[in-house]
Amino acid sequence: MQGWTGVFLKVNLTSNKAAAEPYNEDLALNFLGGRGFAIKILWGTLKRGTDPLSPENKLIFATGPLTGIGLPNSGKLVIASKSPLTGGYGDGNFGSWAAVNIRKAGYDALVIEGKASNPLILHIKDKTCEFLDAKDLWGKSSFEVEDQLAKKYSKLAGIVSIGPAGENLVKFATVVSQKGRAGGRPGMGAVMGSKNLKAIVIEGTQPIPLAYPDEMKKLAVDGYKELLAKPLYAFWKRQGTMSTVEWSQENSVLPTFNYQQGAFEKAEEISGFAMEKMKVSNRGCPQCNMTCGNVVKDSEGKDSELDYENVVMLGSNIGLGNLAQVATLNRLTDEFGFDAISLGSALGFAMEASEKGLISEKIGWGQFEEIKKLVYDIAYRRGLGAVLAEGVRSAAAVIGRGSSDWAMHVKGLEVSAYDCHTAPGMALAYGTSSIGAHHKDAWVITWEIKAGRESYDEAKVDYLIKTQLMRGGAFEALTVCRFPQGSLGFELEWYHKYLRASTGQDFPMEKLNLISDRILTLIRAFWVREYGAKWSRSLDVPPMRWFKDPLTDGPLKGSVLNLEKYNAMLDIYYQKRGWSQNGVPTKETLEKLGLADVASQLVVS
Ligand code: PTT
Ligand code: SF4
Repeated sequence: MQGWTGVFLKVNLTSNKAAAEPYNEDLALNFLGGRGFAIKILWGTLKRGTDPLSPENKLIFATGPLTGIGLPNSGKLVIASKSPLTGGYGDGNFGSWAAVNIRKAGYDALVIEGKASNPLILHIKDKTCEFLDAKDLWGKSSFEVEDQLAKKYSKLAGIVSIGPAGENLVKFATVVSQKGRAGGRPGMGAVMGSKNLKAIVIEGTQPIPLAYPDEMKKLAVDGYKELLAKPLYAFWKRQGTMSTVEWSQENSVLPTFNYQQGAFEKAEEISGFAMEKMKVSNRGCPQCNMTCGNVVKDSEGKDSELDYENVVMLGSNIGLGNLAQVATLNRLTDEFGFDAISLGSALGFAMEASEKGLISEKIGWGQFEEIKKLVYDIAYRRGLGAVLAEGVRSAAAVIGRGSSDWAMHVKGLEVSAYDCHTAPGMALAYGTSSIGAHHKDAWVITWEIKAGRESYDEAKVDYLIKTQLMRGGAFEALTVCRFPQGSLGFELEWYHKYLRASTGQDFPMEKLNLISDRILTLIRAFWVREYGAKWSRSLDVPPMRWFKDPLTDGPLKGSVLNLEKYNAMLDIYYQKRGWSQNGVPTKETLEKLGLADVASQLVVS
């Protein structure tokens, strides 16, 4: 096999055993890598109903055939497991030297199961694997862990860790690397915590097997040069994703006051231009020359790395218009190891509940000190914090009194930072995303606003499916960053060339789409198998707020989505995917995708 190492490292933390296991080439050709490997492993090895926080759940770090090779933006990996937040498939895509080192150590994925009896660090160096005591690190923030371990290991070692949120099994805890890269929104940090695994250090010294290494070298250099020459490059380096704040405000899709409004009166103060005035440097993932992490000094004088989602969810969504204070909340989020989107949503939910008098705690919109205290309470599961640590779906079930209408989630995962009162296509993207309400599979909102935001037509469904296959399928299987393509216009043709130089095989778009469809359909099957009798198409419908509560302010004040039209769009979506009107892949679809064995395990039709 070229392009893949052909080996997974399987680690059992209960027995302190690690074994390199070769896998069959068919798996690589049919599932490619990353999300493809992750879902195939979870589908094949997890018993239905496995408790996500039990030793039986698997925590998977998966790479693809382009990961770690010195080509543009290839220092990312997919972290996946059954999610404790949603009960379905969960994953994230994050940048870390761990991605590069997994491949250089001779593996395509780490598959971790079991539970250590005491806090542990896993140290992998090529063929060796050590299980080291982490008692001294337990309780420490992800930044402290990174600093301590960086002193001990080589400069290029990949370090991933959890903070107190992961230790305390906060359901939206992430795994953190490099003090600013965080992945696994649906609680992959809690899964790591449930295994008593505080950190992984991975070092690799082997070459990655390539079909045409000389050609790859040239193509890689050319790719970096091409990116530097892109017209949008300079502005991207200045603002990265932060320029989206302005765009969202102009188009009234900026989540504000827990998605009651699509515009924020202090948007300018948290915008990309405001950030530029505070910026001290750029940071980012390995092997990237677009480094989009904007480092600023926060209100406590410490470094904080800002992105659009984080600033909006910890800014306008909670009524906070002071960017230095937003940056402090953002840093705490990374130190504790929360997901910034879900945390911002939980805070916004609590503020609305407080305003409506549904809880006794007083947490005012934009009240920095009160918010900060609540962030600590969530990390350590104190009082209201313990309720919010379970995510907004669960918090609404506790608080009741209609709050589930404005608990902003799909299938338990909190909605990322685009309001959909006026964007039915994006609402459908959230509704049908493979991990719950995340924009990674299909960020169709910019296209939709240009194409006509008010329509619910078939063209939107077509565009959505095309985008899901490319972003949620191909990029997540390759695990390379999609920003070069999505934000700078780096042509897809590059990836075909890279794949050929890496694997020696051709992967034209048609073949990639088929693989993507296979991966996304198997993910859907996993959800249906896990939910069993509780599965229903209503799980593909976004929060009722967008249908029932008109926007309260801004130029599009009064707008709502139409539920009937949304459902008609969902029908078209299912039909085009080859799924039943209950959102379940049909037998014919499964057979067509080479997943015939899956059908027998799906009880719902
Ligand atoms: C991603 C999600 C995002 S998506 C953001 S900002 W974004 C938030 N970032 C968080 C953070 O930071 N710290 C934190 N504690 N929680 C956070 N939660 C949120 O997590 C991220 C970039 C970004 S920044 C995006 S869009 C792109 N996402 C990609 C993707 O999904 N796939 C892919 N092939 N390439 C991508 N490139 C871009 O990567 P999750 P990262 Mg993150 C600090 O992981 O779980 O997928 O959630 O990974 O290395 O920080 O890069 O405006
Ligand atoms: Fe990482 Fe940003 Fe570079 Fe993508 S553009 S690889 S997210 S630093």
